Amino acid sequence: VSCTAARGDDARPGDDAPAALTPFERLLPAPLSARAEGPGYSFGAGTVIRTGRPDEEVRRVGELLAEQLRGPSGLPLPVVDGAGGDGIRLRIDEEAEGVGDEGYLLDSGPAGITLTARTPAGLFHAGQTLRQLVPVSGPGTVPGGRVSDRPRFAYRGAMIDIARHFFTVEQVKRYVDQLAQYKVNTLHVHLTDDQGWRLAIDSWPRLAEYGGASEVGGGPGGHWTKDEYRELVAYAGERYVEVVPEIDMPGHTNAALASYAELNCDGKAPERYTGTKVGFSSLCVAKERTYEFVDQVLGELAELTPGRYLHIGGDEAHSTPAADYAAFMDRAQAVVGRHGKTVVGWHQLAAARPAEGAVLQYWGHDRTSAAEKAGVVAAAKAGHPVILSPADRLYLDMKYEAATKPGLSWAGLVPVRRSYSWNPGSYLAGVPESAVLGVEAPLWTETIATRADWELMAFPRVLGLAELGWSPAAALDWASYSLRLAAQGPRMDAQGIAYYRAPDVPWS
Ligand code: TNX
Repeated sequence: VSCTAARGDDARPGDDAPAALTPFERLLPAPLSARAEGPGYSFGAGTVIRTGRPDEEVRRVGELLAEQLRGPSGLPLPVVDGAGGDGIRLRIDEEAEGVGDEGYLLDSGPAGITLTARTPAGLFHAGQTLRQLVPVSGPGTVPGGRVSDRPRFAYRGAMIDIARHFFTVEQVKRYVDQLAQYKVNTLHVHLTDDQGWRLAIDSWPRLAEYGGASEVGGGPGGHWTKDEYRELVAYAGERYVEVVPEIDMPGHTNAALASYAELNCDGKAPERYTGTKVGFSSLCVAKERTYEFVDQVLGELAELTPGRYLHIGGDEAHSTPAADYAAFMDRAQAVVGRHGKTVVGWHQLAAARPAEGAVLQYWGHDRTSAAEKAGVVAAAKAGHPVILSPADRLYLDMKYEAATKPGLSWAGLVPVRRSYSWNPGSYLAGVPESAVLGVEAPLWTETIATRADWELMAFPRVLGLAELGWSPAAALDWASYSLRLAAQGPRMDAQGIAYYRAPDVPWS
């Protein structure tokens, strides 16, 4: 695989080198508006972070920003209450206009940089913008001007599959940090599948103890304790990332079926599975015990989940007859509702009876049949919000090119340019932008067993996901994006992210 800095075929000869972009022009995701004006602020040893009137949450945002800025710069960056004086000022203004719940204003001039938002989440995102405006390695000038910014979509997600190959909470936290800096606000965790059950459930302990103790290829697997899971949720929450846990049902359940014979229609537990086929397992739709299982598992999960959503899968239930599938999903969705959460399901749920308010996650691709798309369009028209995860664009487990070592290619090859170059607002004909809750990039791990391969597949494509989710439609443009992406190279290097130096990006 070539690692040269070759300019992508699609870059125009007259394109500026990344270094020629001003810091405001380099921002990724592109903000709603950014205007350079007047002299800048000299960020350095004397910089103080001021968090306005005392507020615990704003204080925490300030401390986290200080920590993030200290890393590369080695500056002291004390955090103090109060607004007066030079420095970086964090300001909550409930009346701030045009910023919504997650947006912000960033004003930079000689006396300092003021971040203004209605919410601490907005201040957090403003801080991530500021990180990109200070030089990679520390002290220097932040240019003068104003950024006025807010997201296009409410849901900007990434998914990690810890079922096919097990990954630790530590590694997932690292991903949260990497994502949150680009304003991704949702982490979907695929906790269970045929090859492993990865979360301890008190009322069904063998799920994790036995069902979690293997993985694709026959490795030892593993699982998270409830405390580890809580730790991840809290860590993500401090970075304004909501965790959406998924228990995939009624298919993709071999690990559960292997752990408890009583869940099987014939009362016999199958072997654990370490291969990569899909569609062969199903919970026993006719047994009442199945619904006690669903209720207890989702009940314990809901209790661990401060977020709004429980994802119940529903994909590729090829071993469940259609009528059984619909009957099962009716009951599973009702359980989610009883535990006070909103259902998310893969878009196959559209072919059954999505519950009121249920969110559908579309993972089709260019060759998905018109009939299948029509079902999703009809559900969207009936009021179901849609999350777009087109497999031939946002599946991070698809190979970039034939020579990419890890990854699959059933949805085709997905170079960086293809991954980025589409418009979520008009992607599914008949689904208006208002029905699109947002976008998500899943990383399935049948072929991914190490942090290096994870990062190689996710980076840099997941930055495109971040921009598709956040930036205004008018800003989406490969020529501009590819330069901005190239400019992130040194930042990713500084963070030790093992990204792929894709040949379609003009890396310096
Ligand atoms: C399809 S996407 C699946 C997963 C696989 C993935 C591999 C979806 C809802 N189901 O079970 O891991 O393809 O790319």
